[in-house]
Amino acid sequence: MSESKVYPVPAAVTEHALLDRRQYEQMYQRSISDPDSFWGEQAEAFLTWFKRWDRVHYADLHKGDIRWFEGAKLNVSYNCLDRHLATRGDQIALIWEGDEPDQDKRITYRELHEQVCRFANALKARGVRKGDRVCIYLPMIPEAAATMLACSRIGAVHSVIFGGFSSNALRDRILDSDCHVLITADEGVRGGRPVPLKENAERALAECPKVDTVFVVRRTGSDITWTDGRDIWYHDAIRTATVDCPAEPMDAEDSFYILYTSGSTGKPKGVLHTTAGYLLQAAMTHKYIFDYHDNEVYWCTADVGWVTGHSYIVYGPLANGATTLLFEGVPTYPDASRFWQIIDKHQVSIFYTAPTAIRALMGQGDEPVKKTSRRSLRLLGTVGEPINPEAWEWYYHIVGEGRCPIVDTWWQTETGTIMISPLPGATDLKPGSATLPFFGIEPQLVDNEGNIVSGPGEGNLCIARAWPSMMRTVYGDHERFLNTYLTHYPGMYFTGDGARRDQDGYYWITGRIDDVLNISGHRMGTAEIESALVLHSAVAEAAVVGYPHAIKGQGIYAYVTLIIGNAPSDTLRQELIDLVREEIGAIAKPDIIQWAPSLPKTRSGKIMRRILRKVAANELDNLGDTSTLADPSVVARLVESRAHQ
Ligand code: 6R9
Repeated sequence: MSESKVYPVPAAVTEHALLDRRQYEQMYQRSISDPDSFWGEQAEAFLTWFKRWDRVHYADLHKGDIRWFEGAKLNVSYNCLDRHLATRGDQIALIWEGDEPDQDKRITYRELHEQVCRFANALKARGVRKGDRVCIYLPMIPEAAATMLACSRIGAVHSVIFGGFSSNALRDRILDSDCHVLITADEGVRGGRPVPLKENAERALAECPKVDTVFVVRRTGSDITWTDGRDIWYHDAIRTATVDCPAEPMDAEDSFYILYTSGSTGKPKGVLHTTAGYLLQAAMTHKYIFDYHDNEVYWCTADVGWVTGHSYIVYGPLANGATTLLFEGVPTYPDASRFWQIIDKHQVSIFYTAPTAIRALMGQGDEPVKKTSRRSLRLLGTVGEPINPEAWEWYYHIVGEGRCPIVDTWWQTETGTIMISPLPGATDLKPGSATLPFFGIEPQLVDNEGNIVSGPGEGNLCIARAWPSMMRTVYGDHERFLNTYLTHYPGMYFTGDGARRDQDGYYWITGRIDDVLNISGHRMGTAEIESALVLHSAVAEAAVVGYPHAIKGQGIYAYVTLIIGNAPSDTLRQELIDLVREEIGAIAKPDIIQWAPSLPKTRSGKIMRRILRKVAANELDNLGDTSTLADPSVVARLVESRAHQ
């Protein structure tokens, strides 16, 4: 690793940037030494409040009781739309770039406001009230942002479900959030291929009797099944609804949204975010980290089904009155030049993507990049997984032509917004490092015994105090919230990531230390995939681990032990892959299935994943201590069976 390499902030960048190094240091110091006045000032500067708070913050990390801006009233959609109308009504809020290069739309703040108000009234007409949950299962179309904002306008709690999830995954999330309204589309389109969203939804809804309303956006016009009385076309709903819809004054700590994410055990959990703290930090991070200046076009390539889409396609940018681009397609369709062509077409200044996309495009060579101009670009960002220095250098030199700083942003669904990241005008860059904490964030490295590591060193990454956009609970399961994040190191939030801190105080995220995989920047729990595999009647046991994958970062490696009397076969392999696709979605498909005669276990029956990871990575001469295994000969058989796959 070329860790010693440093890219100082170019003078031209500092000159133009919102914050320089001295300002970052001063503001950071104040955010730590006097958090209440710091956050109070930011809250005044960034948001419009219907009523001021009584207290800036109260946090008990032992009980998981976290409150910001208690007593205050505000509304998210008001902050993202209404307050901009006087000055930016005709400015483009949303640029939509369709899957095909000749499809696009531009929607002004005024138009988006009108659509949101109408749809909010349509929701009300179907009985949606403040606090009700609404599930959204949409492709990357403007209606995704509009329906999220409409929920926030009336205080409904949205739960966006990634369009790549299967009907079973959708069903589980609808049931867990106990909602009665679903918003979907006839079909999505990605890379020229249709995604049967309504069909998936139908299968899910067969087991969700409480859902009485399904709004359907017409995207492709394909034939779909229809249930009269339950199904409503989105375009009819907004045509017939009235445009007058005052924004509901919400308490600062009222629930805002639920977003499901994978953990190391059990089913995905519903991360719950609340209103004021989340919106404030989404707006602040968007402005300072992306150094957003008025009238610039900003593009984050994430899907709104993930937290990055929530905070950095919709809420952060719109709260700041930005022009945000929403892309329906994939980086390689129609060809590997697509991203760069979109940048030229819409004159994008700020571009935020994932390392997996960078690696995939790097593999296509420089020509697809170099044939485009990219002169509009001035800042690049990455998120989702550690970026390897080779990919960083390519992104910096080839895509950014050495003139655009890269913000490598570390954060999580649970943190709501970016926690560790450079500020373009303030932070010297080191390829592969997320660098320094954002305002108010106090990272700590802790060893396995709970001792705090000071100075340069390595450990489990924790955050030592509450921040405004922190999750408040796991929806319906506060115990799980405590056990997953707050009991490991009492008084601190435990991230599940490992990290190293160097002599300059820079953080280098080393990846998950639990059983969570990061596949192309998507979080996936090994337990979820294992549960899907063991549903097959031929499977006795399954263990899933990650292994290094050149493009995806991590690939999925599944060890499967069959019930006696079943023989391995290609058909069985395909059945297992299909099963995972059905239970979770295509993103969770194993890359490799190894038929394992048995799995290495300790005497207490715990699977030794450390050994499985080594075998998967083909590090066979370095398997470590196997003496605690109940039957050490299992390892030799496992290695032997690997050779015969
Ligand atoms: C925003 C998002 C969170 C996990 C996180 C970590 C990994 C995210 C990273 C990064 C290294 C970065 N991660 N950003 N690792 N450098 N810049 O991705 O949320 O889907 O919840 O994933 O992703 O392992 O714990 P989420």
